[in-house]
Amino acid sequence: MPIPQDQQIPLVDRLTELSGGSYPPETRRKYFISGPQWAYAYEGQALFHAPTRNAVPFEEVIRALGEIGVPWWTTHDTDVIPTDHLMTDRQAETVDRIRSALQQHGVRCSMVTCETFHHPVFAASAAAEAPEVRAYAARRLSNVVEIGHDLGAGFAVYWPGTLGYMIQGAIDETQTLRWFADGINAACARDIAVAEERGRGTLKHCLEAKPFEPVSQIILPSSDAMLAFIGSGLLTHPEMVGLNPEYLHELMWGAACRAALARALVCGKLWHFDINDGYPLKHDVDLGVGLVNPLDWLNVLILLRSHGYEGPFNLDFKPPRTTSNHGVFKISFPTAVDRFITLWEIAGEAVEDPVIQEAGAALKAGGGAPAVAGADEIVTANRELLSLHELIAHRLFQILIGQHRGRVFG
Ligand code: GCO
Ligand code: MN
Ligand code: MN
Repeated sequence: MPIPQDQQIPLVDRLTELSGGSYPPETRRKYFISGPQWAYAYEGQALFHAPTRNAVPFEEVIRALGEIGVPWWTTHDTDVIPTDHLMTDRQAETVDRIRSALQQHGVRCSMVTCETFHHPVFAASAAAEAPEVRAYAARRLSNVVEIGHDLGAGFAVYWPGTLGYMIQGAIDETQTLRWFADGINAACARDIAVAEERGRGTLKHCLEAKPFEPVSQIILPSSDAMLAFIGSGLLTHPEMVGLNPEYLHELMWGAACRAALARALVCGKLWHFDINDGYPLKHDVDLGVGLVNPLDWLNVLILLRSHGYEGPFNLDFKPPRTTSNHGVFKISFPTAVDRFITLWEIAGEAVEDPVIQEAGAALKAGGGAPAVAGADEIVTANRELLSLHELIAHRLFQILIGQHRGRVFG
């Protein structure tokens, strides 16, 4: 029996309800989860893809986040302010409207980010050869810092989308890196001045890497490259600059996201985290968190819980083109938040799990070969203990699916 159009929303709503397992908005608000304007309002367009959904203005996104219980909102400058209104009085009018929408719906702005990849002015990146492009980029970055302070944000993110090339040889990469640093330095300098004027702290400036897209070769393709850049000596205020890794961007180049996060953690630079899902060595499909790699996600969250990460989790995903505007509100956002919360809580159980704790402690205690033992003696002393690596992995699977609480199959 075909489902007539007027019965489709009731059907979707009923089946979503039947799925159960959703958290009330008050519970969702306890987590540092942010909803990006661009994710919610994404119309489904891409290189070969026409839009499949209608545009959603920020008032509607902020209202929806408030209702769902996503406590924080994030935005690019041009998601909400047309390029030609930026840095004019019309910008201030929009910022005022944003402030009242946030207040009205009990949502706060945690992060602002500068669009330096979509407009044709950034065709050769924000660190292009022409000095006027770079001067314009520095103004745009400084302006984003001001918008951040206007909206009470604590973080600014920079994803340098076109900092790279399709065709090698025309640019000198070392020069591009210096020019890119000039832009970040301008943002930090403006931040210091504005923070002082307004009696606020400075923002945390977070660099986000993606290995490719939209250009084929990116000059800073991974979080590790960003860490090297922060430590390169090119930044005037490296202490103000950290990372916003994105789960899928690390997967895209074949990394273990958990190991990439660990490297950021030991550098004290894991400040902000874009959460989503997808596949290794493929395009940036930006699926909702936990839809592809729930076990890997559990492991990521165990690492973050174990090391006291307290930064934001930014839902940087793209609702699929097959989802309608109603579906974005009813399914995409609430279920992404709920899968994150569930995985976070399961990670808490894994950290406390007696089997994992005892196995981990035994591995660290070792088999007790004397300190001066030879290689063969050490192998013999540890032989049976090392099987616990596989047992821990199995236990994590059990915890993921609830077998540790007695859930049985068959
Ligand atoms: C991507 C990027 C973006 C950035 C955003 C912040 O998937 O293409 O992650 O979504 O996070 O542009 O600057
Ligand atoms: Mn991102
Ligand atoms: Mn992405």
